This record gives sequence, structure tokens and C-alpha cells, in this order.
Amino acid sequence: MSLEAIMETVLVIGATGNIGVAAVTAALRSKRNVLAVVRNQSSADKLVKHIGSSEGITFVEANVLSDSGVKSVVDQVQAGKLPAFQHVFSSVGGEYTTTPLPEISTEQLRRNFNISFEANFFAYRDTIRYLLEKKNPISTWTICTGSQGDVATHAVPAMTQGALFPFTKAAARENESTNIRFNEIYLSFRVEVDTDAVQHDVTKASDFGNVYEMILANPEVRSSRVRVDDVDDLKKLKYEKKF
Ligand SMILES: NC(=O)c1ccc[n+]([C@@H]2O[C@H](COP(=O)([O-])OP(=O)(O)OC[C@H]3O[C@@H](n4cnc5c(N)ncnc54)[C@H](OP(=O)(O)O)[C@@H]3O)[C@@H](O)[C@H]2O)c1
Ligand SMILES: *[C@@H]1O[C@H](CO)[C@@H](O)[C@H](O)[C@H]1NC(C)=O
Ligand SMILES: *[C@@H]1O[C@H](CO)[C@@H](O)[C@H](O)[C@H]1NC(C)=O
Ligand SMILES: CC(=O)N[C@H]1CO[C@H](CO)[C@@H](O)[C@@H]1O
Repeated sequence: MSLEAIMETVLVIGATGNIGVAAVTAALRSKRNVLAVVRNQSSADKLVKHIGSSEGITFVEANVLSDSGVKSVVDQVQAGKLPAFQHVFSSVGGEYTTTPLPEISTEQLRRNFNISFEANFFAYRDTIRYLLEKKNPISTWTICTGSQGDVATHAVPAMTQGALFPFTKAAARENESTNIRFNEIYLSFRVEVDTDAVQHDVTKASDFGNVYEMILANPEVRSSRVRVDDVDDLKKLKYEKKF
């Protein structure tokens, strides 16, 4: 068998962010290729800088906020212009701000729901059919949400994360017995790309990447919330069914 035939590919949406970089790191470390969706060349360059190399990464430009952005990527995959993928990881994210509720402008509210909710929803809606059609039993679909959705010390991200919870529960239900293992990573502490993490004394993306590596490696983890409450959870998966 050729190397291409056995090499898996992870489609990463939000690939250039703190969490996306962790997912790309995990994919490459576990000998998978990455198809990274980026908004432009500067974002692609940023990802290469964080990872240290572009080996194993194919870049595709798309506007993931638009309801045709991810769809255009899948269309190109189906046309054979981009590598086929078996896994999806999504972590498009908006502002981590403490703006109090009365001061949130309509524009700020809509922008954040656009980035943190709609983009992740479109990513799911427009890749899931492709993965179902391929019927590959190794397929996975993973999203990272934040405990802000419950804690709500930061109203803007709290509201968008809160909206992601029922979406992930519905997706976990709909794929309970398909070829796709859908899982949510529920993260309760700050993770940043390694250089920033060192400066701010928070967890490094490369360490957080362990969680995604463990999910990819463990066929038992399905339709679950994987809780990452403290650093011990970076070594051993803590998961339970979403419903
Ligand atoms: N970091 C954490 O500690 C943490 C904790 C709990 C939960 N989370 C969850 O993970 C999500 C991502 O967090 P993060 O820290 O990785 O965020 P981030 O570093 O700000 O990254 C956000 C990602 O979304 C993309 N994005 C943002 N606005 C965009 C726009 N207008 N058009 C196109 N792409 C856009 C960014 O692309 P560019 O690079 O091109 O800007 C980047 O890839 C959060 O929203 C939350 O759901 C994160
Ligand atoms: C890429 O997008 C970012 C964010 O919108 C912007 O600041 C930057 O100028 C863009 N770079 C290019 C090369 O278009
Ligand atoms: C959301 O993003 C899309 C694509 O960039 C844009 O067309 C739309 O106007 C945005 N919606 C809001 C409410 O900001
Ligand atoms: C077995 C099962 O529940 N399959 C569902 C998986 O998700 C797709 C798309 O959302 C549904 O069409 C299937 O019925």
C-alpha cells in the first residue's frame, strides 16, 4: 500500500488559534497529515511559525464565517484538488472579554456568535455528510468548548459557549451509531500557543495536544464530553457520554 493510502488526514478549522495549534500538533505527532483552513497567507505563516515547519500540512484559504466557506473546502476535496480527510477538529473562537451585558453592542454580540457559534456549526454541518458517505470506521469529529459557558464570568464568550453545548449534545446523539466518533473537549483553564504560554504562565498548546491525541487513539471515546479540569487531565482522559 502506498504511504498516501495509509496516511490519515485531519481537517482543522480554527487551525491558527491556541487550540487549533494544539490540534495540529497532536495530528502531526500521531503521524497524521493536516488540512488547515486559514483566512489568508499571514495566518498560514503564523501556523508554520508556531509548529516550526510546514511538513505534513496542506493549507486552504476559506472564510469560515461564511455559510459557504467550509462547504467550498469539502467541494475541493471531493473534486480531488485537496487531500481526503477522515477527521475534523473545530475551534473557531471570538473575543475573550469581560464586557458587561448592558455594554455589549449588537455588532459585538452578532460578531461573536458569528465567529464562536456559527462558524463551528457550519464546520459540522458541511463536513459530516462527507464523513458519513465515506463510511470510514476510523472517522472522528471533535470540538473544543469552554467552561465559560457554565461559569459566565465573561459574558460574551459564556453565551457563545453556552450555545455550543446543546449543539454538541445533538451531534453526539445523531452520530452515536455512525462511523464517526463525535466528541466535545470541555476545557476549564487557559491554553495558549507555547511561546505565549511561557510568558503568561498558562498551559502550552503542545501539552494540551495530548488530549486530542488520546481521543484519536481511543475508539471507546464516542459521543462524549472529555473534561479537562486540571493538568492531570492532560495525561489521562476523563470522559462520559453526553446524554
Ligand atoms: N484557549 C483557551 O484556553 C480556551 C479555553 C476554553 C475553551 N476554548 C475554546 O476554543 C476556542 C478557540 O480558542 P483559542 O484560544 O484557540 O482562540 P484564538 O487563539 O483566538 O483562535 C481563534 C481561531 O479562530 C479564527 N478566527 C477568529 N476570528 C476569525 C475571523 N473573523 N475569520 C476567520 N477566522 C477567525 C482564528 O484565525 P486567525 O488566526 O486567522 O485569526 C483562529 O484560528 C474558544 O472560542 C473556545 O470555544 C479555548
Ligand atoms: C489576514 O487577515 C488578518 C485579519 O483580518 C489581517 O490583519 C491581515 O492583514 C491579513 N493579511 C493578508 C496578507 O491579507
Ligand atoms: C457573519 O460573517 C459573514 C461572513 O463574513 C458575514 O457575511 C455576515 O454579515 C456576518 N454576520 C454578522 C451578524 O456579523
Ligand atoms: C445512526 C444515526 O443516528 N445516524 C444519524 C447520524 O447523523 C446523520 C446526519 O446528522 C443522520 O442523518 C443519521 O440519521
